[in-house]
Amino acid sequence: MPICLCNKISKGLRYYIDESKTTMKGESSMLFNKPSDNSTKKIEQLNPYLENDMDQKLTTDNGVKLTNTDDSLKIGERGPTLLEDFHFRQKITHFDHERIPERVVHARGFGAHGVFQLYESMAQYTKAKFLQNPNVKTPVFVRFSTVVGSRGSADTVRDVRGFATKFYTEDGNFDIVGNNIPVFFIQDAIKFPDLIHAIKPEPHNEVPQATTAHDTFWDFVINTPETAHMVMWTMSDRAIPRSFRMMQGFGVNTFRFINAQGKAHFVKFHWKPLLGVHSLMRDEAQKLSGKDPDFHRRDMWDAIEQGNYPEYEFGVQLIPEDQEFSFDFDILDPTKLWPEEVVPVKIIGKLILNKNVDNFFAETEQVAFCPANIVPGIDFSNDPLLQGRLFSYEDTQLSRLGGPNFRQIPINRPVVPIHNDQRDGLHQMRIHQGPVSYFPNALAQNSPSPADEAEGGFAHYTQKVEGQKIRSRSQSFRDHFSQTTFFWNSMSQAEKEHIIDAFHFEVGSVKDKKIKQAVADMFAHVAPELGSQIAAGIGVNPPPVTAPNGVTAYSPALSQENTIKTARTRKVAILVDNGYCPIAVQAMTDMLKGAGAVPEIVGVTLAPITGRSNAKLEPGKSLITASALAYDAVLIPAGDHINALKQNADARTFINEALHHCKTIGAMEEGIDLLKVTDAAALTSNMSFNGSAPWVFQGIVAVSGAANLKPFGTEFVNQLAMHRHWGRSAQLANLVL
Ligand code: HDD
Repeated sequence: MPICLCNKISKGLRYYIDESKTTMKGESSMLFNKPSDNSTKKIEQLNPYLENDMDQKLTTDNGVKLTNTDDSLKIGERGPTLLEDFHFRQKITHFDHERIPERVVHARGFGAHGVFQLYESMAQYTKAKFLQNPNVKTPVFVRFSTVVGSRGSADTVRDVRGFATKFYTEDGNFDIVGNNIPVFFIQDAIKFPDLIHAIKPEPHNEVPQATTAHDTFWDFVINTPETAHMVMWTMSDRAIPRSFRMMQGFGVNTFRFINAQGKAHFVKFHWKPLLGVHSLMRDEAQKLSGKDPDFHRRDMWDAIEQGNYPEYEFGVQLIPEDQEFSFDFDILDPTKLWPEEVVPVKIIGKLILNKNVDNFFAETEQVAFCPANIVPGIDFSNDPLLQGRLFSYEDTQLSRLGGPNFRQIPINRPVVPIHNDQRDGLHQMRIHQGPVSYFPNALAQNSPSPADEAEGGFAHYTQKVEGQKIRSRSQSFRDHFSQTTFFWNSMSQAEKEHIIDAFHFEVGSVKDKKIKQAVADMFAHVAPELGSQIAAGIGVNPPPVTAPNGVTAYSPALSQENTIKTARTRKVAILVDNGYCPIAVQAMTDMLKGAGAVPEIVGVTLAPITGRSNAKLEPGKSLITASALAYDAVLIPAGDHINALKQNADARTFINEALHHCKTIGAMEEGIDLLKVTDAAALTSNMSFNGSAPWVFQGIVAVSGAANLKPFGTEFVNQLAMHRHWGRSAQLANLVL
């Protein structure tokens, strides 16, 4: 049952959280007894700020009712406009100032509310309150983002994705400001402006937008070998996720957990999506940028509206403090990951995103994350990238959100009380009472007073530090290639091909030949075959022959090949025209929905469609408004509609597009004839399609007899769950079409 979070019920506002959707999947609610009500605390706090203008009279910001908002005040109907028109001036002035500076990085993002709940107490490792009790539900706000592009850029560009989470805990706000890649380009924050200047559009002409495919980025890379590891991740499929719902999150930097006894562990944070980690193809991602620049936003918004709440498990990697130097990499180096096979990820809880925002600007644009937002039980490490980040985020909000009171913006407010002597400043929303705003004081009996640790006061972890004041890099940060090779070794054949393809596109777009040559030479140090294959595609000389660097280790956990595979929430286009078979369409729709997939009828136009036996269907999309790019699979149901579809170039293109992007395609009975007039014909030329069992090849499923509908449906769902059939692209490349 939905729970009403506000006494006031107004039309058009969403005051409800469907609690049934926030319980842990597969877990009986008995396990956690009755969850405490914390999960709704943030939404309750936001509710009084919601505005609803329905059925209200138009007013100025001063509350004066207006009779007209269409005509400015003039002398005579054709005369000049008067300065005294306060309504005109207020309306235009407000409009003139509607925009704020976009984030200097991660400008394009998309946020949602959710709930975090622990599986088991972490009291052994940390005293953070929200990590003690599995009965407590902590409200969260998550913002996903791309890094390089501006606010209006496309979602599916090749880029790192931000995964920033704000936990509104009983100890105050805790932020994990992470990415979907576990390592970073640079080791010291002082290089961040250089990295970002190189990656962003070039300053003389502001070209190109939202891409690393240009000279300045690769110039930076070849002159900064510490970038090698993250460049490999960025050239991999990780940088073109299928969905925000299907990517991992990593805190990247090393933090500390401190327990009630003062014992510390180094910790890295992980988010693991329950739908698995899945990606687009390069060609598909690039085309989607034009067809649907909002692809990831739309996907997330729709999933939440449909009740397909995205879920991520929370994991921690823990290293006892006395084992800081037990590894063949420095655990403070942010260009290194901690291999899961060496330091296992302990799964300790789950995040469910269950509510879209009410207003993008107020919530998603104004939310301010900062890695320095920590709570008692969590502390920093000396990671030099993290140390610099602790300053930068706070600082950037001052110009982005216009002054030091940005934490008073509703989305940024903690759900616990705030008491201090900070006063005034731009946009002060609080009315502090009394004459005292200093400490110590006698006039207010030292209020507000510091809390000791037993009362929940934050005490910085006591750490002994000694050394020379020095501007230099630790020797232990100097190995840039071992883990880069380790990542390359961990990739499947298809993933390796995609990485090479990405290099060919990205570095192939560079104009300066010396830079291109240097990239091929640099990545030959990762693996000789990588360097030579890059060189072959970008028109430079093969790199000098070098011996492999001897790293043979690999990690199955790094390959997306080994991820969770499920048909849940996968989008399937059912291609239908007049004469379709309603039994086939109905049965497949039911089976797909039963598997948690999201089928959609795509007609030739949006006109109602008539099937056999006068059955009727209302298409959700047409061949003009839809594209195979937006679906994970295409189904061609049986019926007399196939003759018309065969003649339709858009229908054939739809199938070819899905085919070349390695998506699952299903053809039932007459539907096979449509397959035969697409590029699938070359792939399936020696197949007879006869026999009773469904026929499957490289993600193409076909069936010839109506009696075999059920096994066909089961096989189609199985293939859909595979996500993509990468082997098909090699097959298609070798065929004469
Ligand atoms: Fe950063 C935003 C993630 C290094 C400076 N960063 C920002 C966001 C994410 C990250 C997800 C968007 C937050 C949101 O949605 O509002 N950044 C990272 C990660 C890093 C990293 C995982 C490496 C481990 N960042 C980094 C460094 C610096 C910054 C080294 C500066 C020294 N980042 C910023 C920033 C931003 C930001 C300029 C822009 C907007 C904002 O902070 O609020 O301060």
